[in-house]
Amino acid sequence: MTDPREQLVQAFGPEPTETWVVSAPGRVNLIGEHIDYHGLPVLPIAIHRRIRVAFRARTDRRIRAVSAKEYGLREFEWTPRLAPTAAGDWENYLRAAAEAVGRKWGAGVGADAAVVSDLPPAAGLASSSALIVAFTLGLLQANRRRASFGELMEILPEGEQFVGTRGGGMDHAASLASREGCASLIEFEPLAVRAIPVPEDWRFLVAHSLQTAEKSGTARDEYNARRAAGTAALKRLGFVSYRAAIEEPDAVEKLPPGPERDSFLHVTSEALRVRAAVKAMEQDDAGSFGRLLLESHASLRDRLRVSSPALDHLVETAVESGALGARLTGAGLGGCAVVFCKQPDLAAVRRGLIAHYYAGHPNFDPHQHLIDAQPGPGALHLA
Ligand code: NG1
Repeated sequence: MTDPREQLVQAFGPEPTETWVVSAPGRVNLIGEHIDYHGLPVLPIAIHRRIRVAFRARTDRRIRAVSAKEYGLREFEWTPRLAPTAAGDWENYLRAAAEAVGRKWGAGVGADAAVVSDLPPAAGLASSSALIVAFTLGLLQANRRRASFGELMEILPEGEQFVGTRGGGMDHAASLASREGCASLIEFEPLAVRAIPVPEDWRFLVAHSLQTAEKSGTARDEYNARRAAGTAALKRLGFVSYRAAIEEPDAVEKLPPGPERDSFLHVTSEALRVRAAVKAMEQDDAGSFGRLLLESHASLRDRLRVSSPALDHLVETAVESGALGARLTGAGLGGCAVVFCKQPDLAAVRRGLIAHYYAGHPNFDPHQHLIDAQPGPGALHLA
């Protein structure tokens, strides 16, 4: 990866002022899908691919940033209330960070910044959240402000809404607080991250279905519809939260067949799978962990209906190639699957996916679409 400091000097010239680099990794969710926004624990890992941003503080309120050629230079004034610019423009991520910081602490001095990344976009690795996390940390540093993990988690998920979906806080928490070699059990009520060591010989691959789920448009409506159905089911059954509901899963019998019942069943069963998956990881029980991933996929496919024929085929191919488990990861409706196997089987699983899933797809690029995802540290623990 090129050094973002070089990009910074190339774009904005040398300056005697201090320059520093902030990094934020992408993440892949191992299990706990479509439940973070209901306040239930999830189990992602941060990965070793990340976004790096070189920053230099300015004395005025201008924010200027460059990224790879196709994204180009963006600049705007950091005013107390920012509005989004054209949908799909990468400037919105910068604005989201500035707006998140400004909302809590007021707009500060601006910065010149250069962004480099080895995280492929739209690959299910939460690159957009990583960019917002890195840019937020950079703006805070430019203003000599230290924010706690809790404070960052108050502002970041809201900031994301600025660019599209108001998701749960999983992506930001994983990108910030993960530990090297560990999965992060993220709890939201109250906020806590527990590092669960991943057994040494466990391996994860992120495999792209080659069908992209754009966060704007239909996928966003579908995402919001799942969230609304889950919330409606909870209300109808008279529970105050899903934490209360998972203690009484039989309550579902009172719901008529339909999306609300299906959502309730998915959310409550997925929460129990997360618990069981943590136990399996702690006991180095790869067989059980793999089965839980497959059960999660089946529930996302049949109850929440956020899979696709391509994702189903990808999961089946992974298992036929020797994986112990696989499931769609992220919001679904396209995007990626996370594939789980033991180290000695990794090469065969890769080969199987390439031969039986990716063959005949001229756009397949192993560096973007079939990624080794081993657990790495989050932004708060990166040297
Ligand atoms: P993806 O699709 O990977 O960005 C989204 C949400 C998560 C979570 C998952 C579904 C955002 C930024 N992320 O993830 O919080 O709700 O869907 O489990 O909206």
